[in-house]
Amino acid sequence: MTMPDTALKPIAKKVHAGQRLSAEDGLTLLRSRDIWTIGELANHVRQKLHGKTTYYNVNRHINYSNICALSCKFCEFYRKKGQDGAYEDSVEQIVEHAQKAALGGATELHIVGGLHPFLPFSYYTDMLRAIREAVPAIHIKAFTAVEIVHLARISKRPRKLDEVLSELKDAGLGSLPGGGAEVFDDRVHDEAFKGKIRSDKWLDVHREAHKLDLMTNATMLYGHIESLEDRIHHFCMLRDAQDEAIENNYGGRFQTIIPLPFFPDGSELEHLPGPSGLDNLRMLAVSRLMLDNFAHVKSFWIMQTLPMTQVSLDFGVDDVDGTVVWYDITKLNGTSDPAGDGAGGETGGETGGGGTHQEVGVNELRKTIIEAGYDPVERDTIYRRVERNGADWRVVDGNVMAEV
Ligand code: V47
Repeated sequence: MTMPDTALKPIAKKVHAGQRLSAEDGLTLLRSRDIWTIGELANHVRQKLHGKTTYYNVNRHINYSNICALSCKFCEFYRKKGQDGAYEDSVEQIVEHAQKAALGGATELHIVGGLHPFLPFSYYTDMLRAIREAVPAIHIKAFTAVEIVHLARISKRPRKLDEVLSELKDAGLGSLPGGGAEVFDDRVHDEAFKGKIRSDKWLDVHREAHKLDLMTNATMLYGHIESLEDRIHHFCMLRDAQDEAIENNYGGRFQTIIPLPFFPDGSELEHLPGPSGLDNLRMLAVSRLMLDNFAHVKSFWIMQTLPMTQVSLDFGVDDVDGTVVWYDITKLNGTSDPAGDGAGGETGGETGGGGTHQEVGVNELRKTIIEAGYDPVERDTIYRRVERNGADWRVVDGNVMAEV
């Protein structure tokens, strides 16, 4: 058993009193090896907000193209046009994926891709309109802040961020995912993802989205070349941005933080070890403790693994994404085991095995949550309760669950 860390005592006092933690507190937590106390504190906050409820959703991730103008060192997903393995889906192909997802009972499409140098702005609006027409009930969560800035630049007539977002919203965009944030630090930015937008632009996009009543998420990609100070700085910037949205009464908010552990395999940073299991648990717990104005902490099981996700429910996590189905950006080795239970599944029986088919059935997801001692609750993208009968579903009431 890890020795209790006395440095955590004043932090525990603050957590129990419901006080905001400082950047210094965050660093103390990240430096501590006392994982049990950190977990207990995060669990205290989690229980206060959500009790025994653990949310999950039935979704499908669609990566429409891996062709990217950037060459980020941490990324194994991108290809150059014409390079072996490069692909771009037509709008018709994307609609086919969406229809399959709808037949499988998905409530959400999570659509992101590389910064394609040649696709016109109309490709993106056509994609949204065609999906909305074909499967109107599905929520479209699409395009990271990085893609939004790219779209503002590629149009023949350069558009402002709010114009881009408004046009996408009119075409069917329902919310923004949290990707592309990486780590909000210029040194890390210039070393690992030079050319990508910096923190100020990423936050600008989310601010504009919030002003337009769009809900958004936030991520942090950790465990590469960043320092512990950088991680805490990232949390503090997100917390400030959420304070701003709340103070100004914007219609949109950050809903959930999704800490993403770096996967070195196949990237230019392959020589790095990537984060350990303890680091992953600590980051999920510290996310819960630092982001007191975020309602949810999500484990993206594709990157955290399902067994680790199960443990993380005692370490601040209240939300699990999702049935996923296909995922190209990172690949786990042989973790998925589709339950073939009629919801969220498209193929029932195939396994991931390190490929892009990475799916978990609703039954298995629920079992994972129940076994850990929690109550599974299906939610839609904006955290409204969903009632399901196989592939049929409906939103039960309009209340958003557990606003902070
Ligand atoms: O932005 C890229 C990251 C992100 C690697 O909003 C990598 O609900 C690890 O943002 N190792 C995409 N990570 C995933 C993402 C996400 C996932 C689930 C839910 C939501 C949400 C958002 O994946 C990218 C990047 O930060 N990424 N390469 C890598 N080698």
